[in-house]
Amino acid sequence: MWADLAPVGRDPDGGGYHRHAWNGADTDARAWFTEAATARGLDVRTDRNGNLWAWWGTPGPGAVATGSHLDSVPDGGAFDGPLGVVGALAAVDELRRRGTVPDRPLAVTVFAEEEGGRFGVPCLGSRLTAGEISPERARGLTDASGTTWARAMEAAGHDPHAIGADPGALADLDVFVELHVEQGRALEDTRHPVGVASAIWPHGRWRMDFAGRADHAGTTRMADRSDPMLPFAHTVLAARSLAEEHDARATVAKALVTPNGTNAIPSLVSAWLDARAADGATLDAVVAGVREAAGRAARAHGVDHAMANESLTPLVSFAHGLRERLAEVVATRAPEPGVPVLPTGAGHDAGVLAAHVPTAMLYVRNPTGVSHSPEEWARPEDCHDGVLALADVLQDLLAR
Ligand code: HGY
Ligand code: MN
Ligand code: MN
Ligand code: MN
Repeated sequence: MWADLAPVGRDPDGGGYHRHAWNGADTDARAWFTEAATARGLDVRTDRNGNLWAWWGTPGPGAVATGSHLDSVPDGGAFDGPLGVVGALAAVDELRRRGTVPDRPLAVTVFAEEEGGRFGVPCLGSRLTAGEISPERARGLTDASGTTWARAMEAAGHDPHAIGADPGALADLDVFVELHVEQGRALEDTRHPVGVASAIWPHGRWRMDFAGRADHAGTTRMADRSDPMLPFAHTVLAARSLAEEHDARATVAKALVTPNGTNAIPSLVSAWLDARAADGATLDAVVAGVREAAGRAARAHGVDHAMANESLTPLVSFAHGLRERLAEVVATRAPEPGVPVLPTGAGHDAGVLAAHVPTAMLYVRNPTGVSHSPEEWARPEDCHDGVLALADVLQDLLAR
């Protein structure tokens, strides 16, 4: 399976992946999934928000679901998302090999636009189903070309007017488990190929706009400029030092300069802050600090500044009973006692569902910890251990 999916949406030069909600590569990856799931006799359905659900058994109450996403960040890695989708299909194969016949419905899921790589809001598909984002806002989200989520859904053959919360789908779910490559290297320092998630840090994205005055790069005296690039630069440095001060994470990795000409002082710089911290109070302090630094720098340069939150995930603490149970099940194959139970700064669809359904995550060891990069990698034997652990967990949950 892995070999079939790996080339889909990958740079021809063998670099990173460019799968973003219903762009060609993402559509191809979704088609691959539909074919692989159908070949297993699973009943593949697309819900009103573009998420894929491949059912073993008739959908209904008491369902167990497992899955992840197939979309990537720009130039992303091979494992973040796909490991949880391929791993879920492989776990179904493993359960069948063991002769397991579920007496409850089991679904393998693929959530849409988890990275927010095209429309800017992460976990867009799961947030819509969970009712965490309004259909109106979602329909109007636009990509770099100005195409809206509504248009993209229509072009993919879905009805954009149907999108919205699906409380019934979540009410039917007894539990959701996501297998994911670790995005860090805590497991590498242990003898454990598989760990269990304890929590997801609070995190979010903020759009910052610095509006100055376009002018000639060669003739405008420095004292006469309202150059938005200056407060933008100050803000990037302020975000960095605030994150270091609070042991948090703050990144400005996306910026749009208008008009983006070498010899024209910009009229506008739009940039996005990705901020995360171990607790909500620390996150608030970092974001407040960035906002204050940006405003101060903007005033100093005669530039207008606006900063608006675009997505926010509060601290996710995975259901304790379920988390401990998973650690016990994983321990049955672990090389030694003490299966690691780890927090993460990475967001996941499991983090969205956790507010509505008992949810848990399994991590597969990442030797370098690198993620959101073509360098992302996990050992095949560790991925195999992850699939066996997921199959064990699903078997345990199905037997409840
Ligand atoms: O950005 C994240 O934390 C996740 O990988 N979507
Ligand atoms: Mn590339
Ligand atoms: Mn990711
Ligand atoms: Mn992911």
